[in-house]
Parts: sequence; structure tokens; C-alpha cells
Amino acid sequence: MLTRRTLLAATGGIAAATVARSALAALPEPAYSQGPGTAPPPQPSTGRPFHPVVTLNGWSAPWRMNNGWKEFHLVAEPVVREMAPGMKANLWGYNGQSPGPTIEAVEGDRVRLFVTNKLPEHTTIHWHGQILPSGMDGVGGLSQPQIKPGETYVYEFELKKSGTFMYHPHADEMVQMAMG
Ligand SMILES: [Cu+2]
Repeated sequence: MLTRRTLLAATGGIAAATVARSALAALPEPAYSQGPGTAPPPQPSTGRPFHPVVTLNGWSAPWRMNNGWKEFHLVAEPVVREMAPGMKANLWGYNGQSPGPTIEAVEGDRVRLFVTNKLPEHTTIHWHGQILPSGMDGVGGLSQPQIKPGETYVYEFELKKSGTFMYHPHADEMVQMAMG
């Protein structure tokens, strides 16, 4: 039931012999944070109901429902975050900020997370603490191929646990986690 697909995507133009054009065209548009301030979370107008959390000095990623799957799109990329007025740090993060957006879903949700790599080196995402198939665990070079710069990888799994978890790269960790 769970499938894994690697989408090869180049910035702008997209060409991949192994992936249907329709699948690439179906990528949800990634959302970007407008700044380091606290943003009100999106309300669950689609999918299962829940009370959204407010992420202090952060934001929550919007989603879309697609045939029962809750879809998110993360973009790993260099970002500039203002840590204090006038103090800017060059970090690596997701969707314009570091740390990345809060991703909210509830037990039983099937989530599909598109991860586009705009870093200057390969990356992955490890969904720390989640119970999921090994192939979705995000350990680059072991449970999945590294996501090369320019590629988009798709993670799909059903949420088995409630709680608060972090997600982080499991590729060149000493650099990537140090960078944010
Ligand atoms: Cu971890």
C-alpha cells in the first residue's frame, strides 16, 4: 500500500524518464514563511479536525488533501534568519526559515511529504520518533538513496503515534544539523 518514489526534478524545467509528468505536475506549491515572527497556524478546514498549536517564533506548514493523503511540501535550502533585530544568521532550513515549519497531523492520518533539495549537497529527512516503514526513515545511503541537489523525494506513511516530534536531516548530519 505504501509506495516510495524518487522524483527527479530540476529547478524550473523538469525531466525524468521514470516519473510520470502528471505526478510531477501534481507537486503541491511549497509555502514560505514571511519572517521569524509567530504566525497563526492554518485551521484544519480539510482532513481530520484538531486544535492547531501555535509555534512561537515560527509557523505551521499548510497542506492539501489528495485522495485521503495529507500532502506537505518542504524545501531544504539556505536561509537567512534574523535572530534578533539586526542580527542575521546564514543557516540551512526549510521553506525560508530555520527551524522548518511545524507539520501537524493526527494519528491515523496518511501523510505524503514532498522534500525538494535546494541545498548545495545531498540531504534526507529523518522523521525522528515516528513508527514507519524502514524505507521512509530517511537514513541516506542506508534506508533510501540520498536526495541530490535539485531532486524531490516523496515520503509516505501513516501516523501511528501522537506526540511532538522533530524532523531533521540524516545526511551529513554534523554539517546540516549544525547549520540549523
Ligand atoms: Cu533523529
